[in-house]
Amino acid sequence: MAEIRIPDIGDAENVEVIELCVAPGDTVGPDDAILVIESDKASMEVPAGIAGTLQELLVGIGDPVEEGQLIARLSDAEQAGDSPGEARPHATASPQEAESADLPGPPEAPTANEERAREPEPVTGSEMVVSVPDIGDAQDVVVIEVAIRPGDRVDEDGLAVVVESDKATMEIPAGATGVVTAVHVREGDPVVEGTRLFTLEAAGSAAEPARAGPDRPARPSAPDEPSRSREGRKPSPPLAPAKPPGSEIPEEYSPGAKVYAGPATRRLARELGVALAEINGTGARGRIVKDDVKHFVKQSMSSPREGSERGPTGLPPVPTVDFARFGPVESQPLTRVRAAGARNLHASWLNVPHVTQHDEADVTELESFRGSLKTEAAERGVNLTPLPFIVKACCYALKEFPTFNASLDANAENYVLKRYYNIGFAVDSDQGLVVPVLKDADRKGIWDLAAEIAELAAKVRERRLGMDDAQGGSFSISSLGALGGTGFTPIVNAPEVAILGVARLVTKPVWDGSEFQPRKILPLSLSYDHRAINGAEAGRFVAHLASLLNDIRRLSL
Ligand code: CAO
Repeated sequence: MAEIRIPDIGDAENVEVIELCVAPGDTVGPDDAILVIESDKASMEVPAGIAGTLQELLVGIGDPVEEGQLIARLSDAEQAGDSPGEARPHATASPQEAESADLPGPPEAPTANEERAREPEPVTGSEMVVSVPDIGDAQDVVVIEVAIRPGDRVDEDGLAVVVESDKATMEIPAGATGVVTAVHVREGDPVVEGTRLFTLEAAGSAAEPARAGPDRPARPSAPDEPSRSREGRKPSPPLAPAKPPGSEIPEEYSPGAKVYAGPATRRLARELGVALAEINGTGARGRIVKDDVKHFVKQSMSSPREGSERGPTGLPPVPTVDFARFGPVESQPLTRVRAAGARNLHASWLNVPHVTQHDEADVTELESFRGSLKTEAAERGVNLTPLPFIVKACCYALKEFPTFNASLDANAENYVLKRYYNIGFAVDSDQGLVVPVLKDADRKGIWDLAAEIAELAAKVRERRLGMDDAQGGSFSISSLGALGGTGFTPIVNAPEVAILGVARLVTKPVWDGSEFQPRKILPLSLSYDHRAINGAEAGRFVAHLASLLNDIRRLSL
């Protein structure tokens, strides 16, 4: 069992635990933070120092801690370097370093580094450049916040830039009261000690620039001087002449004052694309902790934004009604098949711009031919319905119109033309709608298609359908003919681009030029993805399909 203790925290006082980063049972690596501690000026993450499984955590949020105090035990710990079983503080983990590379230092005496951060280097007259101060041996330091813009009025202690290493965050204040004339870095820029951050024109006179001079002694502060911690950022006693009326820096010029969070929380927020300024911190003194970020994300995902008329999908929400107010109700879950179908249909309806083309096929001859095969069909044990003929005709039409046997690629910039003709057909079952697929339907004869349709439909209804039976479709048919109806709008089985709906065939009087003839008319409804297919193409496709069904001898050509 390895022990993790509070590392060297120098002479920092009133240090307490402000965030727990792990829980017992968690597996940690040497660099993973166990908890975050904070003095009145600095915060720092205490890393595990070795890899292992957290067995127990001996402190809680708000507990005071001191150097050497046992805070956690690890089991299965791998011995690390020459400090087995003891926390290996990160490069910036001692408070003296944290002062320079994290939040500020003790109130009484700003450290040399802090002074350097405050001490802009003069350029001309009262213009001065503020650079990155001593950041110790911190690596991979980047700018994570630029709180100023050229033209902004700032005060000495107002937050200007925040930089962050992999473990620590450091706020760099303006360093002098004045107006920002140039900002030399952007968020994400890598920086090292001495990198120029911004230039400002100090207020007051050039003769007495508003900054601490190199020979200026560390400014002692009274015990009750306001802390510079983020939530309590207060203007320092003026070093320069009193500000003219109206030059007070409004709160919004110090966004850092609203963002009080440690490095791990900032990193998480950046990874999730969350603006910390929008989050209310629940940690000590309003500090934003990781759980606040996660909670914020969860809330944003699951609830419509306040005042928004959009639901979580970005669509106007459907009202939620307590139907029980109007009469007895019963809740019944959708079957798994129906729920899955609902998701697919919804996705298709939302993603595919649908248009439906209606037409009719005169299937009088087809029906007469089908009738003539009844005896043979019975001998073969097959119920020969119009569907296999429709499947066959579709394969012919798809070969003439390849963009109907296609999908669009992810960017909807290219067709993926399929050189196979796998026809899906909707089967109604007590579990819901299922679409098995007739593979290579173009190479199969009418008898084989009829037998396979019956077999697949039986598999669906008896819940024997295999995964492979319902995959690989290139075009679909939804035949409601047996049930009735004069036409409907099927939903494209995306990522396919077209689906044929078939309604009930009826005998209609059709004018042949001299008299009305009774003809068997089959209504066809082709829904298509208007991104892939235009209306004229759809019109030609359905007309061609109808002509094939009008005269099925053409299927043999
Ligand atoms: N017009 C008139 N009669 C039709 C017809 C049509 N368009 N299509 C089929 N029929 C007849 C058949 O000929 C059969 O009668 P006979 O036995 O006298 O010949 C009878 O209706 C029943 O046919 P069937 O439904 O058993 O067979 P099928 O090959 O036509 O269809 C299947 C098979 C599995 C597609 C069908 O049973 C089914 O489940 N359809 C529902 C599809 C669905 O729910 N679609 C909606 C999806 S939402 O887009």
